[in-house]
Amino acid sequence: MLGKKMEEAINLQINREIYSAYLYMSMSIGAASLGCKGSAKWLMVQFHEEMVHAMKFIEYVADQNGTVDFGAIAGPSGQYPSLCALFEKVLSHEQAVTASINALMEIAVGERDHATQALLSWYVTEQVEEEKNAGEIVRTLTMIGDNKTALFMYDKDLGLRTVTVPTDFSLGVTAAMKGA
Ligand code: OFO
Repeated sequence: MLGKKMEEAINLQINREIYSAYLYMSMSIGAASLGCKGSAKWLMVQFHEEMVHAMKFIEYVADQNGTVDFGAIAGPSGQYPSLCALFEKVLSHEQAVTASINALMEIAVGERDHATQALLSWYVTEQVEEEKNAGEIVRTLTMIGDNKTALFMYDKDLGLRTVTVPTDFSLGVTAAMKGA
């Protein structure tokens, strides 16, 4: 059974996760317009991951017999003069998501909601990975600077990221992840 406070907080996080997906899709278009096709692919993979993050929360609320509240998703804004500026935004966005996941965990602990704490542990671990990935990319792009040849090669590397997330959510997230 999900308490009202926890349910409302998770619903806000569902909105944030879908906003994240929306943001990364827009960044993918931004990276492509900079001529960085590999980064555009990396960001589209990130879009898929964010949809999984949202679906895991949605499924959890439904499993707990709660109400999923679908709020409006804000439109992402932002111009990215360089690939480095774009990935700096990815990093700061992920740091903000980490803070919101931590805030959810504090509510779950305060409410003695052990089931939600168990769910949130997955997100806490995931955020370590999210910040690590974005931070490494920012550091590499900073090192590359204006070296166009190095940027070309690194962008190719980023394009090697593959989709390891399900695209068929009709199975439910857990079953779909097994088939991914
Ligand atoms: Fe990128 O972790 Fe969800 O939002």
